[in-house]
Amino acid sequence: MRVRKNIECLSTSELHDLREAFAGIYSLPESNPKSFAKIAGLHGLPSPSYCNHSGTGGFLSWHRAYLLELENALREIKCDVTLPFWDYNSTANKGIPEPCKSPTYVNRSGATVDNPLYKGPIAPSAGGGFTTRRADINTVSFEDLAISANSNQSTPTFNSYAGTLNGIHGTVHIRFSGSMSSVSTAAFDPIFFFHHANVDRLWANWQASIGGATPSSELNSILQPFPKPYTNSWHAGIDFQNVSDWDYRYQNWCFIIPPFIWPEMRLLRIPIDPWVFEAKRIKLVLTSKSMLMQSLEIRVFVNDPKANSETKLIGNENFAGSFGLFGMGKAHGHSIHGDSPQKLTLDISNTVHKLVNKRNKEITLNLVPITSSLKPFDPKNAEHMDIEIEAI
Ligand SMILES: [Cu+2]
Repeated sequence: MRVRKNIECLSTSELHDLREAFAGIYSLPESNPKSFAKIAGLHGLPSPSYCNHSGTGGFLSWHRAYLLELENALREIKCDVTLPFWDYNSTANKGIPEPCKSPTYVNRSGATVDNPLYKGPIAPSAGGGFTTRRADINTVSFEDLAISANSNQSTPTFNSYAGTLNGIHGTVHIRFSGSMSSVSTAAFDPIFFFHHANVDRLWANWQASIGGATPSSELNSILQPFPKPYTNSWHAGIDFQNVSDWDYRYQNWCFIIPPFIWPEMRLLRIPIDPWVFEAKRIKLVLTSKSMLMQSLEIRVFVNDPKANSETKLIGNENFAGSFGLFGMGKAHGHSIHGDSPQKLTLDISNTVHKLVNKRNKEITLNLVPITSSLKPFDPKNAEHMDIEIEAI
């Protein structure tokens, strides 16, 4: 299952992949159906313009199909890439997402190169050149639109919900001035796709929580130019109602602990976010880039900063569970498992929902490492780990 994350939550390596994938499709010729020029060109210029911004049905479904088209092209360059979303309020008063702000960035090999997320090449058939944004875009606030979008999430009926979301989405476009503010050129700015992934995420969340009946005008809307496989007909809105049918989901909220400070950050203090209460499931995801030398169990205690290796587990309502990392021992470097990343997930929802209420300002997570032998925990082990919290 593809997981689309908040662009501000991507790890350094995921962000490199994303930039490299965009640069990869930028460099393909317009004659290639997987090129950025071709796909971005489907939205507006060159004619015909296929996008659906209709208030009467098809806007949300058409753009869902469109995002998959671009995401699939990115994945031909970098197979693990997923489209991230731009949650307008994730960066209070900081305007557009950080990775999109600067004309250059430092690539994996340390060279300063053009930032593919800063501007996109406009297809030759659409006039060529590069996209532009208003000069002060990095400080323009979108906070008010995030607030409107969030309150729209409780609208009970589809037409009213989709109409309001469409309007908020349009204001985001217009606030950029430049290329993003016109249908004909908007999709050539890479931020278009992060913006629309957020629209799609909001819709997916609405479908999962409110799920008002979808009218036939949306279900029957024709999604040209996206063909149904092995047929002569186009997809319709009905084909794109469930994100799970297309094998992706959104990670609404995240909190990443940079790996190098993990040993000192064993006690995590996480500010309470509305998602903590709204999320159905809250999970800790631990990624270890390669297998550890030392086998390690990590016990997770919620709101019990004093818990240690002696703390009892059975009947302890603060104990959320544990991760077991199976170490390589002396086989390290001599086995195909040695370089394989491990990804472990621990569902802490029940413990968090039981212990945390709206009066709390933060959650503490106490991660207690226990080694399988009696040897003390070697913090070097944690240098290869990332821990992330996701709420769905
Ligand atoms: Cu749009």
